[in-house]
Amino acid sequence: MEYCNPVLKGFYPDPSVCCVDGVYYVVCSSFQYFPGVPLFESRDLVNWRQIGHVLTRPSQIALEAVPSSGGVFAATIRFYDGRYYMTTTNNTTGQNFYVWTEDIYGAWSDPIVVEQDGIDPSFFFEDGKTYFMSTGRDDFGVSGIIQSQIDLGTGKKLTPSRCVWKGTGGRFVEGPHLYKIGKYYYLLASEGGTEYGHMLTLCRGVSPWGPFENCPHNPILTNRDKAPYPIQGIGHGELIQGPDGQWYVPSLGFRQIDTWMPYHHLGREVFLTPAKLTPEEWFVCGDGTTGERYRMDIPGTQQEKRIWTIENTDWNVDWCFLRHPQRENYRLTPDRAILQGTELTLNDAKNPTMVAIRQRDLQGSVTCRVQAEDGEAGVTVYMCEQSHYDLGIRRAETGYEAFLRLRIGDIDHIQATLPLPADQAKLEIRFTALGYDFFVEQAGEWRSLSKAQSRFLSTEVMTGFTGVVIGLYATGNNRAEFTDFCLTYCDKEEM
Ligand code: 6LW
Repeated sequence: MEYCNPVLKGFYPDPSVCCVDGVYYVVCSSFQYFPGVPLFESRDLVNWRQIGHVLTRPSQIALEAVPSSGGVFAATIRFYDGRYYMTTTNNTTGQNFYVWTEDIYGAWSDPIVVEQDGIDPSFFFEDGKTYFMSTGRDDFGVSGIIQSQIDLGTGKKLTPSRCVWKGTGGRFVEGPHLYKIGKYYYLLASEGGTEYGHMLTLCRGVSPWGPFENCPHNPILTNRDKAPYPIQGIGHGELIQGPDGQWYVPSLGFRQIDTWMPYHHLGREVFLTPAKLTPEEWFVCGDGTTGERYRMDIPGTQQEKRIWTIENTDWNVDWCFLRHPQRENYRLTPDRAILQGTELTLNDAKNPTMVAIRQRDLQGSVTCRVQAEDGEAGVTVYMCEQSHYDLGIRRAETGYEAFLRLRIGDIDHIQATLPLPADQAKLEIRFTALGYDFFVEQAGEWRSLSKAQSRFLSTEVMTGFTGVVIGLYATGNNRAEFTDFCLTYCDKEEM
């Protein structure tokens, strides 16, 4: 099979993978969104199906005062002794914790806190011992990849946290994972920051505490300084064997919007790169970079294409909310969403009424019918409270109107309006990598309101760690109804 990268499209950063009885599971960061930590399964590392989230109860994760790109940072998933463990950081409270479950399709435990500094916590289990690794400052004031041994039942440290590796000299050594493969303990981490300088670096030792020697050909994987590669920022990954017996590195990366446009707005996505163990027992990854296409030796599998409608998605699995949603404001049924707006708007870093789904690809369209007698309601292309494009309807001085709002940093501008004959309209947003085109249906025809560039929603302009989601929203004291939602993607060639 030839597979195409990304294997998991849209804002799913910091992938961590484990394999149990031939099934792979991946978890990703979720920041200010709820439920937290999306969870997917796969039998081939290429086709991923979301099965839920790990943090499904507000009591598991404090998100109330979390700014955009705060909250849930990189997670790690591991299976040990009949239990799945997920460990992560709430970067706003500064707390590292883990939860566990025996049923991957069921609920996870309450959080167990580990008093270790830093972010990106990861587990390594061996001989009844639990090692807890993160990137931060150890108990002696030394910064780098730090580790302690903990009691798995209580999370209490059994040893001080100690720095075990400082990386190879790149900035932000992070995302560490420890593996025992053959006679060595391999420590895989990232350096260079999660932007264009990102890279994966490796070291190995004969004990989980090191000392670790650096791989002679570090970084083992990076797309930095590669041009004209559309895929950039490759880093933060895992080493895992595929069902074909070959080693792979699932990692994050992002897609630039164009060759000479160093912007990305879909967030960091999941890419898969084949790897090999050399006779010297180091790992090499492909040709040291991540490309768009690779082969995997599993006959009969191919990557599926999907249309996302209310009817064929699951509100609890595919959709998400900002922080802790006010549940009473959402009636989510098998064919429509009924939302109750509040005084909060999409410019508030709180929990305005919005239910959203990731934008997973660069080209496509989204349509939706919206009805609202008061307030405003519509579809938003949302990066964060400072950066979103809202196509909506609202009551005008006489009658109703459709409008397009562009919120870009300190600018909050109504770009276009169009009178409506009633309190409802069918809306459409067509998008390419470079921008969005906003339409309203009038007398059976699509009328364009205006266009807006994607780069102003990008990480390079707005900063942060998230990607664009497409949200159904309501603000003001109103009840809004959304039907006929349809989100489709197409390849560049199909446009
Ligand atoms: C994450 C860090 C990173 O904790 O970005 O790319 C941070 N790597 O490891 C937030 O996703």
